[in-house]
Amino acid sequence: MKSEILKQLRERRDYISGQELCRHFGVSRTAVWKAIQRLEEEGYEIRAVRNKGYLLVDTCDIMTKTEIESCIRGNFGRAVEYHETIDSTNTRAKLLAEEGAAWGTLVVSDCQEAGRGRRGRAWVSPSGKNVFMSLILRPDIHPASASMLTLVVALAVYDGIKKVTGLETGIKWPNDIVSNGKKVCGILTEMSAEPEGIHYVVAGIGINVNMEEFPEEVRPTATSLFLETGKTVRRSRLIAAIMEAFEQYYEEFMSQGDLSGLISVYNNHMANMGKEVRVLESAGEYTGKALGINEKGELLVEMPGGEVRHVISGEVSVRGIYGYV
Ligand code: BT5
Repeated sequence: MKSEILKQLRERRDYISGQELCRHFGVSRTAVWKAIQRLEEEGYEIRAVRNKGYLLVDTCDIMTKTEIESCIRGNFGRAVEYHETIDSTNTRAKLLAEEGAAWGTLVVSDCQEAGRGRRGRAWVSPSGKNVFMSLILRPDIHPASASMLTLVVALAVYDGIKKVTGLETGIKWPNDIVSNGKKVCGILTEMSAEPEGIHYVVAGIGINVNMEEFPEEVRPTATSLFLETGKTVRRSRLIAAIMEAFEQYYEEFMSQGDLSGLISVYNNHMANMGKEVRVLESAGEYTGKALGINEKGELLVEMPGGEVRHVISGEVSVRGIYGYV
């Protein structure tokens, strides 16, 4: 009920009487008062005025289960498991999914001790500043199509960042969101499947939000929303905006079974569109011009001779000729 009361207070943006809250939730005045007290303990400033009721004074960047759930509107992220610290939200989400957690369940942590990128790489995950979250999905699609979900998630992150900060980022195929040539977000999609079907997919999202300084190893290629905009971002709002955007893109993706309805929006946001890129594969590397994606989410790269290669995400990295993008 705490997050529901918070939601009401936030949506009203004015005083709301205790009596109205009691009626709305069918609980006693004491129960409402206790919930308000607990919110205050969590750091919310709530003004209580006799004959008027309660008013939520604009909050700063609080991260709790209550806060996140009170910002969520749709089906994704309705159930949040929140941690102050955890090894990796992807590892935790996979465990929850194995235990039967419903699709739409979202694991969020303020900090990760063993945040992971692709192929065993590490994801820098300090506390108090960033977003680390993993969404459980159970799509009824062929396992070979699951990697396309990374691109669907990237679109949602792009939209969420735009909505909350106004910043126009770019999507660096397949799993990065960049701003001014530096990485602001990475996506790690993992799945459990049999040849015929998917048990679950976990979509992990790491976003540098209010971080001001990076460790040396990622400094040249990493940035944050704060560094790009000069403004502190409320992480709960960002999480909710991404979940809301994801719901729409996911519906579109599932209705087609591929990315055909999302190609043009993806290509419009693609940071390396039309640029010379270096494709790094385990077998070697080559250079060509990025022409955008196709309906399967493959990157089309035009070779100097005119041949167009289809690059499949997963094991490859793509770099710019002169830098990261
Ligand atoms: C990724 O891998 O970009 C996927 C990152 C996914 C992280 C999220 S956080 C929530 C969830 N739980 C997890 O354990 N993981 C997911 P990749 O494309 O392999 O890029 C990794 C590389 O990015 C590293 O080798 C560094 O060079 C760089 N890097 C590491 N931390 C960074 C950071 N915070 N910001 C920017 N770049 C970073």
